Amino acid sequence: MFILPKLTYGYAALEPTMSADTLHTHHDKHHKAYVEKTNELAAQAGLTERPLEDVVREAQRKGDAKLFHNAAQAWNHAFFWQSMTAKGATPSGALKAAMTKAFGDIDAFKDEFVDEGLNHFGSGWVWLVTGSGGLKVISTHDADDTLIKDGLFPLLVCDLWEHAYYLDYKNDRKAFLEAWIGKVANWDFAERQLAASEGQGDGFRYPAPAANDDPAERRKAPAIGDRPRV
Ligand code: MN3
Repeated sequence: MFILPKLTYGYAALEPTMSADTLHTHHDKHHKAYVEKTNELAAQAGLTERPLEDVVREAQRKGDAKLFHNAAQAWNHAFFWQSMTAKGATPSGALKAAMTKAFGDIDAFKDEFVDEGLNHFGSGWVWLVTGSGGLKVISTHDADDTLIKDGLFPLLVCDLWEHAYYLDYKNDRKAFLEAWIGKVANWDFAERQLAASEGQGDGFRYPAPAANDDPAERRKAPAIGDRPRV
């Protein structure tokens, strides 16, 4: 059984960028529903005791669209919560250096992130990723995520589904994206992910299923985030 991970900050901590009302609806209703549906469908598929990263990839490999959509959405939301922080800062260290190399400067990166998210048609996600060519900004449709994209390692993601911003920004996705990247993006998390992509430390993993909640079993679980396959 996969659990719904708790937020690591209070529901009002990201205000005014993201309201407590939005976070309650988004986490307690949308994310919860994806986790519950994943548990139901993973049981039918005999995948309950596998790490969620495996379930996402197996579902995609088998063409099980329902399980894939729910499992990938469960994973993407957990990664999204980590991608935000109340302690707004600016990129520093190795992350800043990699961003400067890839985009010119931090502002140019932010513009590209906002443009990619704004121009993405319909529901999906906008990501900062790293791969063999360095950092880049991509977007994915619906539930698609970086777990099924060879050679890409995720650093940060923002949810582009209307439920992520409609209560606070109505149809103004641009205002949402600008506030998000400017005020609540979690650069410490992105920097840890970047280090993990280079083999230093662990990358983000979804909490192990409860039936596997044993340290010895957890150690055997494969790491997420396959290093960029270069
Ligand atoms: Mn969402």
